[in-house]
Amino acid sequence: LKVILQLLVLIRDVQEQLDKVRRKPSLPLSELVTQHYLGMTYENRPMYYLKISQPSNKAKKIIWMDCGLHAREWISPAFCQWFMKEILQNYKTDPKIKSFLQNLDVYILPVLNIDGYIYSWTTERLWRKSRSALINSTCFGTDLNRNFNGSWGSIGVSHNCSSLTFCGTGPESEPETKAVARFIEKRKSDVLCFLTVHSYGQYILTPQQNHAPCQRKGLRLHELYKNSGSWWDWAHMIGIPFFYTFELRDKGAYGFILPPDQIQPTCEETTSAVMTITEYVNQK
Ligand code: ING
Ligand code: ZN
Repeated sequence: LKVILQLLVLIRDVQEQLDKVRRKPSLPLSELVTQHYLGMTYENRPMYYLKISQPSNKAKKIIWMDCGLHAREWISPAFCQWFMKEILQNYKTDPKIKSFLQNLDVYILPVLNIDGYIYSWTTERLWRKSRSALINSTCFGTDLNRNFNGSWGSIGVSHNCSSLTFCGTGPESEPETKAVARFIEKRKSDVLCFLTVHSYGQYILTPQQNHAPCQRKGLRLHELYKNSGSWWDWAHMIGIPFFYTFELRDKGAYGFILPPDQIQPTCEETTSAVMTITEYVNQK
């Protein structure tokens, strides 16, 4: 037993050293954006988030936004990129962007489930989950949005690995979930607003049901269907004040296979919704 434990410690140390070699240090990409390491995926791809921050001495709150938690929802990572571009193109001239960047930093994770996303490009277009292998089994992948540590494994999930909503072998059993949860947990008192971007359905999920600014914009708010262990449940549980799940286009005509001519209009309308939410939470 002692030898086995020593071996496990050794394996862990080697893994940590490898991680250190593979990750890039924080990298400035422009005067506004820096890239930071978050963790490794199951297939050992480094995860980085982008921090949009205007230099100032003031303590700022954080808006967190992640895309690509589910592999096949391709419009989601496209939106994170678009949103980034909008801010970079306009922050010097747009008074709205200027004003929120005085109080807020925006953290963007363009693809949360990198392994699954790549798999959906190379092998199976409608893949949803991560790509972790289950020991003594032939199936792959955990639904990362059922794997967080908020009433994990209780409702609206499956314990069968071949299911689309397989919740994993335990809370945060997946390296991707663990990496993002640890990161947010450390900063939870600074995270003001939490946005997680999916498709499809064209609505916004929020527990704040009669959310005036969204309704003014004509955004449809939806009651959440019952489930557990979602990213969003967990953010609620640890006390983040505002959180929204976006379900981007469409309403089902094409579903996940959204035609390319809808990419730009989807990104434009979602940018407008995110800007409205940002303005709203910034006033609070
Ligand atoms: N929808 C989300 C899903 O994971 C969701 C909806 C949001 C569920 C928040 C639970 C909590 O099923 C998609 N399209 O993935
Ligand atoms: Zn999704």
